[in-house]
Amino acid sequence: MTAAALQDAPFETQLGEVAAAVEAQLGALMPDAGGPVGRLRAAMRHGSLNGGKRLRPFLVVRSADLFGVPRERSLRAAAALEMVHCYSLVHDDLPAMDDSDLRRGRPTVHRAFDDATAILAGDALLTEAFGVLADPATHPDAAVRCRLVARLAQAAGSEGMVGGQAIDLSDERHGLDLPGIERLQALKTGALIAFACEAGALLGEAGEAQREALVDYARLLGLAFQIVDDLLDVEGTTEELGKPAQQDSDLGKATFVVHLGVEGARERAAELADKARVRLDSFGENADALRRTIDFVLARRS
Ligand code: GRG
Repeated sequence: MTAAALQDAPFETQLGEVAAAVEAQLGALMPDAGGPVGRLRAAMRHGSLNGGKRLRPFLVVRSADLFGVPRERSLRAAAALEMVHCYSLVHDDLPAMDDSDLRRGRPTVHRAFDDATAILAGDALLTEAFGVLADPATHPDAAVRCRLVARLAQAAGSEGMVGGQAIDLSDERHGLDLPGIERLQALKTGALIAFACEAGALLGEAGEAQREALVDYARLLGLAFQIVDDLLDVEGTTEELGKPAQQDSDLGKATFVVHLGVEGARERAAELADKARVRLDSFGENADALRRTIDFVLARRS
């Protein structure tokens, strides 16, 4: 589909088009392997192929589109980010963390293989993601590649997603107030979503103001995404979610819904969505796909 035709296509078609392209990219980066690493590679593929909304890759690609970045570059960055996201899901599902049997409607990696293989598959997905970003095929300018690597390391590490996960598992977690939950979720979920849009700006060598506007948009979107996640945890079914429902509420965790109630949480998500829209104003109609992503996030059922 041409870029112009895609711009007018239904949002689900747009998301599906990027999802299919990133699926192909991931498959090419991690082909089936025989020999001693065959089982490890199969576990990596199980944890990263055939599933998920591919929201983060979509944000990378559509942010990069704003600056005319060639798809073969943005899809590599999108795949690298999805590899990090998938590693986090594989490790989050392990018995030492959430101990989940189901992810994306299928057995989790440690269930389909074993705990040690799931740990190693996550490790390999994470490590190889940085190799994908560092490859000249992702961007010809080494300085751009270095920034991508550095920013993803920050977003995924102890001052980003892993730090958020550590707070989530800590003793303080149950007593968190609303600002505390916002901080936790900005790290655990928000940091990778913010990187998605930042990656598009970095690939496009955007100016500082444009990069900041996209990162702000993504931070607000990430928070709205997490509030909807909390709502789905209460209201969604295991069938819809493809993973166990009521996980957080069963654990008695403080969430946006616990603090704000269902209606209050919906209102807060809508407020964040409005603010996120404003941050796209300077991009005009070129940012329509990112605007429609906000509606998708608010309405999502999985
Ligand atoms: C184990 C290092 C480490 C981190 C785990 C991301 C994460 C941190 C845990 C996942 C558990 C969870 C439910 C997090 C909250 C929101 C979230 C990130 C949901 C999963 O993302 P989606 O909905 O998943 O984009 P798909 O399957 O569509 O990619």
